[in-house]
Amino acid sequence: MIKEAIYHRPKDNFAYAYDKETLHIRLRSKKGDLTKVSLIYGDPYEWNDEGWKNSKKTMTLEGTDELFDIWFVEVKPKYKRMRYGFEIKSNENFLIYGEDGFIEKDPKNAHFYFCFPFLNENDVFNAPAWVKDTIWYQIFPERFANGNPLLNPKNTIPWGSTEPQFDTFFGGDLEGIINNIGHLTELGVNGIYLTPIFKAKSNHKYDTIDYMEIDPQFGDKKTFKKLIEVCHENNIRVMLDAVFNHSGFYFEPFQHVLEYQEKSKYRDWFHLRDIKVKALPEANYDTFAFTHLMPKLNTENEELKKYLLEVGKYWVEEFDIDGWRLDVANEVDHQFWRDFRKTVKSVKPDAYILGEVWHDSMPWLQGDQFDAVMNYPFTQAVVEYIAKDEINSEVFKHKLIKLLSNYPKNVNEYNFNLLGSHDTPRILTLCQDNKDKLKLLFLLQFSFIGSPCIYYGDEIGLTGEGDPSCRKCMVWDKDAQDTDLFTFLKKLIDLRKRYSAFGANGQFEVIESAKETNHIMYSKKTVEEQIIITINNSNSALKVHLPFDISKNESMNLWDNKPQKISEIEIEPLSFSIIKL
Ligand code: ARE
Repeated sequence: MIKEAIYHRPKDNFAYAYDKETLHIRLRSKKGDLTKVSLIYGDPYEWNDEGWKNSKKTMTLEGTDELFDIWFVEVKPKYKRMRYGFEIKSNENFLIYGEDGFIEKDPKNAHFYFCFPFLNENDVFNAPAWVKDTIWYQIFPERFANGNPLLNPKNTIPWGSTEPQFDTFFGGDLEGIINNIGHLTELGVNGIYLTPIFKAKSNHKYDTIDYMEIDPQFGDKKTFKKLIEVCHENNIRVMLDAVFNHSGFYFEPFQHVLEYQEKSKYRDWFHLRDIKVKALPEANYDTFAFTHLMPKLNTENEELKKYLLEVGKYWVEEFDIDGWRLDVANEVDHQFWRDFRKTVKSVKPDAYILGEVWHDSMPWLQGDQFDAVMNYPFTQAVVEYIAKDEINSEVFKHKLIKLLSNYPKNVNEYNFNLLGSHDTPRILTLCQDNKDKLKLLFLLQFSFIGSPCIYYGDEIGLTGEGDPSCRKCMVWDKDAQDTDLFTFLKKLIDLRKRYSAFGANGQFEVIESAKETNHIMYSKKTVEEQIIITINNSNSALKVHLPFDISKNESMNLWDNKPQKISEIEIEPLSFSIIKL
């Protein structure tokens, strides 16, 4: 037995409250090392000198990644608290594992065991339920549609007339979004995420000048109110982008600092490194990356914090927005986000708080800060497997297992799964314009746990390398749109809405993967239904057997909408099958 590979730690993703009465427990061990794992558990207070009154439950193998097996069990402790340890068996050994390490038999010592002290309802991760049923659509307002040319900034050039550069303006605005709501409802979208819309200098608006004003290029508060109303009438939620890690260079308090230097009352709103503040040739204050145009805000300063929290509250309270996406969320202090959550939820308890963190994000997903993060590790894995063919389905499976076991299950159910954004190359371009590959990616994304987000234009075949090319103008001429992709996605969205197992609620389990054929078969399951999806990411036709006897069932091929009587399926190259058992 490889003891050093065995790991468990209470709280985090290894022991957490799934709901107000259920605990989930996980244990990690070296891949293939243990033959059986059981949880032994009892109440911490039912304990005496002879030991403890315990029960035992066999743990199941939740999944295997490249190096480890992850074991899982669900328990509902009668008094909402639990003392516990693990009985672990390998071919040679039998040991008990607890907080104090490994031992051969019950040490009858409370300290040896792990403890989950109490399942307090307040600590249960609790994200807004509507998010699970949401199909997000990300809009970069400058490039979606120009609804009111009167608002065009001076240097605006005709819509789509060139490849966008860092400083190009095409005049997209809020009216443009309002005018095209029909495009979103037809597709089946019910949530939009707008990159920043507050007054700023650049075309992307991540350099805020005024957090309380809509950028005049985009419209005014009246138009924004109308946008929210129109969206809500169409059952579309609206999420805005909060850029609180830094302000723009032209944010008044920063200009005040530049002018009055150490005498400025806003001095402590920023992270200044020197008495004489200067921006060039090199900024001597903290910034986002190395951009002097984005001075980092000192969110530990009480006055600034009060101001930003007011901003967070204002747009929710006055305009009824439904969520905030938090820019560069991992560089802002945790305490700020705790207070932000309290403030926002105090005015709208079911507002969605989504952090932009590209990496493992457990510290922000404990229930006290974010409801979800942008799931870039998912993006990375699917892009490597399908778009770029850099990894085979076996490695891809390992990545998915790791991704899923990195978080509590209830966290995974709300994650924000994207194939790309305004910060990454267009997904079709990553697929080298291969639409069949893009379709496989859409299928994976829409059948995964969490809520999917479409980056505007991906549904009609927009292309482009990274920023700024991934921010081309939306194409509205139907003849120039890829309507086949649109129809494909619409059908997928419809399936997701019709079958609960297909979407966020369906537990995800890999059934089969093989590097030789490069296919993956996985199951999405709820208590009521089970759907089996097979993806053939290869240039050869594939024959697979569903490991279920379906002859007696009323199984359906959901894509072709035909009964499925036999468990053998043939799948064309770069194609898929979706079977409901
Ligand atoms: C752009 C160009 C620069 C250029 C600059 C000149 O990308 O190369 O020098 O313009 O004007 C916004 C704009 C960008 C702009 C940037 C700076 O949208 O167009 O840059 O401001 O002016 C990391 C962060 C993550 C961040 C990305 C970009 O962790 O938070 O970098 N994303 C947000 C927004 C951006 C926005 C900003 C932050 C700033 O979504 O749109 O940029 O407000 C790895 C790392 C990640 C890293 C990621 C991407 O995976 O692990 O941490 O993200 O790569 O680089």
